[in-house]
Amino acid sequence: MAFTLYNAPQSTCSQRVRFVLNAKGLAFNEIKLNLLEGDQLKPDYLKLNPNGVVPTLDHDGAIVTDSTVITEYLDEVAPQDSFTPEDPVARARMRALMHFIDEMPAAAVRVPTFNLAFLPSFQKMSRAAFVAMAESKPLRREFMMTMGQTGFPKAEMDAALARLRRAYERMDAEITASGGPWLQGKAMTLADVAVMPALVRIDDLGIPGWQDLPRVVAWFDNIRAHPAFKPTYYPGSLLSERFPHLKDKIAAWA
Ligand SMILES: N[C@@H](CCC(=O)N[C@@H](CS)C(=O)NCC(=O)O)C(=O)O
Repeated sequence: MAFTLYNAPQSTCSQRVRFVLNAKGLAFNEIKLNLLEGDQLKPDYLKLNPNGVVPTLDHDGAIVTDSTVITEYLDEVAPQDSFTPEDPVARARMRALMHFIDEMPAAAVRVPTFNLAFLPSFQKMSRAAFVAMAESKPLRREFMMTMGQTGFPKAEMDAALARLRRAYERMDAEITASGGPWLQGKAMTLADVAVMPALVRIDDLGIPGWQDLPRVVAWFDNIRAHPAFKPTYYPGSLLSERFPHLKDKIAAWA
């Protein structure tokens, strides 16, 4: 089995897939795309992933897109160290959680990410270049135009952080109901992997989040201690490592 992963070091969606590949001990050829330079919008890449986003997995020539779909696919083709419950009801619950995670924390985390980390790059562009770049994005055109070159307004940032807060509370409720330490009980599932990058990102941005929820604090410590965590978050995977201006932003939050 030969795997090639088209991804970006700091991309939260890519980090989910790298975590599963690493946890299963699957070797993969990693192709790193520069998202700020638009590698994901080049014609050859769009043939693989018409959404113009990372990650994309090539498995012996078969192309699989969308991070949650890729993690489920990997669990099917490489079932060792499974992240999927055997019981169909628990499996359905895992998938429902993954949908919730994509709709809530994974979507919400883009607002502080773009406002704090990426905005300075967009502010350097001419208006025409910015609009052309936004319009070339199949999935994120409206998101980019709403952000514009001045950033999301405070109300939008506050709403995103409130949505993230509800996600931490939901995690706390799931861990309480299952008995923990993972969302669905004793075994880690793909739902844990799906939500991991949002919390790592918020932690990296220095934004207060779940410190008053001890079960979520323990969950975060546990996932960071997992053997797949370090190879997934290799140097350059955190925004704070890549964007020096974030240090000032982080100080402003603290
Ligand atoms: N639902 C997709 C979303 C993928 C996605 O949004 N990827 C981001 C990085 S985490 C991206 O490639 N953004 C490029 C852009 O906005 O142009 C997935 O989970 O794979």
